[in-house]
Amino acid sequence: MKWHREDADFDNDGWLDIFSSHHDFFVYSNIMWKNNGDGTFSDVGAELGLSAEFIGDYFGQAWGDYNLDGDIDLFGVGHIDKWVLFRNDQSTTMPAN
Ligand SMILES: [Ca+2]
Ligand SMILES: [Ca+2]
Repeated sequence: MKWHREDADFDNDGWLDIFSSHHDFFVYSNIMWKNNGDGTFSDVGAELGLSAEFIGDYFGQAWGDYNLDGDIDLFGVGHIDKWVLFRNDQSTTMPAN
């Protein structure tokens, strides 16, 4: 199993959140954990559209605000999807390609 992790404060609350993409032969996906600021994390990957079966397998990803709206967006490069851009609208995330 390979993990590729890139953390960022996706919701601009001042707490660094955890994003990781992984694959293990025929299974791959992403995880996105929101930092609750009290030492705990919540799994928000599915609700944001970042974590589902066969979404992931990135060997590289980067966060950046490509559309300059103040919300940091996610760009991933992988074996299956080749590349994908997730636009961050704070409460919802969707592929923009
Ligand atoms: Ca945060
Ligand atoms: Ca943005």
